[in-house]
Amino acid sequence: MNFNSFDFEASYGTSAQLPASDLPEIAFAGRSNVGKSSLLNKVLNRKSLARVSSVPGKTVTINFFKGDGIRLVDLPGYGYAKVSRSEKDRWAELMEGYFKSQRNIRLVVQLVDMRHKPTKDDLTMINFLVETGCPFIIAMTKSDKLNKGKYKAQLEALSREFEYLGDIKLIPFSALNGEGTDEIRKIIEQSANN
Ligand SMILES: Nc1nc2c(ncn2[C@@H]2O[C@H](COP(=O)(O)OP(=O)(O)OP(=O)(O)O)[C@@H](O)[C@H]2O)c(=O)[nH]1
Ligand SMILES: [Mg+2]
Repeated sequence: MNFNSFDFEASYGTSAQLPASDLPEIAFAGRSNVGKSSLLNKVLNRKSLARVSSVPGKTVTINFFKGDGIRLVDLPGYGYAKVSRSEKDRWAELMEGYFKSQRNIRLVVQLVDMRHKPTKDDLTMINFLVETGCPFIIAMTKSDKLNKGKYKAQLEALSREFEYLGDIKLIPFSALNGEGTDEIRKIIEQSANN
C-alpha cells in the first residue's frame, strides 16, 4: 500500500453529514491528546496532514483521509474534562452515528498512553469495540517518553491489564522515533485487503 498517496478528504461535525461508506475504512480512536493526529501523520509519512495540537479537545469532528482505495478516519478524542455538555452530546452523536451506520470498518486502531493505566473512558471505548465485534488493535503511544526500566514495566502492566481481551495486538508506538510505525502500516494493509 502506498501510504504516501493519502490526502485529506473532509471533516464532518454531525453523523448525518457522513459520506456513504463505499471504501474500506480504518478508524483511529483514543482520548483527547493521546496522539491520534501524530500517529496518522507518522503512518502517512507527512508532517501535518492531520492537525496536531497541544491543546486537548481540538478535534471535535470526524476527519477522513483518502488514498490507495481506502479511507483512514480520525475520530474525535474523548475524555477531556473541560468540554461543555453540548460538546459531549455532539461527540456521542458522532461516534454512535459512525459506528452504527453499517460502515465498512475493517479495523480500529485504539490509542492509549503508554505511560499510564487506561482511563475509565479508554476502557468504555475498548468494551464498546468488543461489543460491536469490531476488529481492533491497541497502539500504546508516546513510548519515547519512558526510560528503559519504565518502558518494560509499563509494557508488562498494560499487557496484564488487557489480557482479558485475548489476542488483541498491543503495539508500543512513538511519533517521535517511529517505533511501531511499520507494524501498524502492515496491519492496516492486511485489514484493508481482507
Ligand atoms: N513525545 C511524544 N509526544 C507526542 C507523541 N504523539 C503525540 N505527542 C504530542 O502530544 C500532543 C497531542 O498530540 P495530537 O497528535 O495532537 O493528539 P490527538 O490525539 O490528535 O489530540 P486531539 O485531536 O486533540 O484529540 C502534541 O503536543 C504532540 O506533539 C509521541 O509519540 N511522543
Ligand atoms: Mg487530533
